[in-house]
Amino acid sequence: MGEAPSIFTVGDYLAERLVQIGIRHHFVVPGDYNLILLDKLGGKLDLFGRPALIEVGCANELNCSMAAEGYARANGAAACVVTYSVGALSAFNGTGSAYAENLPLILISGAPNTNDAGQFHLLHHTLGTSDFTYQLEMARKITCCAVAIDRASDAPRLIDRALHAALRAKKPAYIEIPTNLAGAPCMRPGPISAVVDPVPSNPAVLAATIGEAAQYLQGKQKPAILVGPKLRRAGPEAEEALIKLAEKMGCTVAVQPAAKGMFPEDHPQYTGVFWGQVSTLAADACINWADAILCVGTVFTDYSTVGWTAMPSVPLMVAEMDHVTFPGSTFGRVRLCDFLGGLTKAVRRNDATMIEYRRLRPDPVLIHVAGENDALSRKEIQRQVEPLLDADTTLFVETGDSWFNGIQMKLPKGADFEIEMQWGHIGWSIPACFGYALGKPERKVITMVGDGSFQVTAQEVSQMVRWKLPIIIFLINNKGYTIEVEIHDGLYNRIKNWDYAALVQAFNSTDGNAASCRVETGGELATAITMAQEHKGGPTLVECVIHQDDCSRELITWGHYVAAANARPPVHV
Ligand code: TPU
Ligand code: MG
Repeated sequence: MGEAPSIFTVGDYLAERLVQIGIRHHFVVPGDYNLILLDKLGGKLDLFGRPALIEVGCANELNCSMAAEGYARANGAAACVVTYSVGALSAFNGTGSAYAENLPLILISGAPNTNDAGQFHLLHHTLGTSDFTYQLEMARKITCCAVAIDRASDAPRLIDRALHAALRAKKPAYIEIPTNLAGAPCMRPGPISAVVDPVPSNPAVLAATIGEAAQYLQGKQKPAILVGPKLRRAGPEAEEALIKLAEKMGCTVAVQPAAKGMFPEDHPQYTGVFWGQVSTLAADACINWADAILCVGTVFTDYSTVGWTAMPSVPLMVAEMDHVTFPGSTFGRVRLCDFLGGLTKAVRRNDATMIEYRRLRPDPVLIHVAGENDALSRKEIQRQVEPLLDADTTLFVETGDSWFNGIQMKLPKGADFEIEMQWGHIGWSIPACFGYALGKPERKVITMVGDGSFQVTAQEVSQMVRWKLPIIIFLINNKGYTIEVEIHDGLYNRIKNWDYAALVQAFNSTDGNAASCRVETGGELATAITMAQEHKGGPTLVECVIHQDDCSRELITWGHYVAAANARPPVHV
């Protein structure tokens, strides 16, 4: 890892550990409390004398945290480095997302000089009191481990503790480093295995869990599998083990909306997205017909259950990353891939739900092709974007009707899907797909985002320009917050229209190479797509103008039930 520095410092220690856990880029906004730390992180060299951690500057800390969140999706872990309070409080939002979405994002904040608290100094970027502990206290609520380093000698232990906790729980961690400690000498790190090695399954518990699962299935006629978003966080081995289990059982497999793509959609046992009344294929009918449901990484929320109208009615077995719960019992210290692998050996074939699915499977829908000069519609956008998805594509879908448009699309083998349904922060997709594209440069990234969401984080398109990333953005301009219209309408759902294509040209300035255009017909969209596919050396934004009331049937139905759940009167008055 390059030539070791002669004096090893807290900043060096952190840099070394970040590299060792597989981080290659760190997302930053500088400020005077973190500048020495940034010098240390950026100064770490690899064997060839190149930066081992590539510094990625962001336009603001909200975007920075969301870019890191997206990078964690691609890379398994991410680091976001900000300054005290003015930076960190904005970065808390992406950190909250990482918590909700189960991603090990390491939020690193600079902090005041260690001497200031004892001297009761008032400092800039603080609340104007001499309490400098509030940020740590706040971070505790949105991370699985929050540490503040008060002495350089504590740094190795505290940094390792935070990283270990984050990697193990797949949750964010917080590390606070005072400005005068980043360059202070500290010990060198020991072997990284202390931080990264997973906790193995306990053999006795594993055997008991598999026995309990066999018991759960015993006497059941119609078992089905339901996959949830936490499956991916358990690692690719778990995803592969699930396919093997499904094939051994021969039953149907449905996925929750936020787990789209976590079971291959071209697999014969795939029965669609289970999302109550807005399900795809025959997922709804299959899950409702089943008398035993093996849930893997599932999360049941008001959104995923369509306002609590689609909770499966049979007792569930729920397998998570490190534990399994049955009706009446729970087992800890069981790694998901071990459990799925063990269960595969123990179960017998029962394809009753598959036989039913063959009867229920809907015929392919007849897709209407709009005329070249017809006004652009939501359906036509979906029809034209779907064929762009191939084995190398990752599709990002933003909160709004883009969720529903994306969920409807068929993913070919190898295509990936990213959604932030648990946290649901509008604007997430722009910085997140930027971070993701840096983490997985070999993938083609396509993002579908609404106009309202785009306005929240639009600046990060300029980082795509800076890094010459060929991300394709379809911005669906329906002149407002349509998803909100469907849940509860008011004047607040109207927004100021922008000239989005011109905005992207402004980001180009004199040295950028982003392409952009505005399309209003099917023919114009087809031309824009050809242009976007050929455009290299920067992003392409295609502003797709549709009528304000043009939205999916699914959004209307889902919005109705979510609104009803929101409007339940208080139980206690
Ligand atoms: O397709 P469409 O028009 O629904 O999407 P668009 O234009 O992106 O509008 C999204 C509207 C929306 C809001 C305002 N969806 N959820 N919200 C609430 C919200 C407010 N602030 C944040 C940070 N996240 C939210 N989800
Ligand atoms: Mg909109």
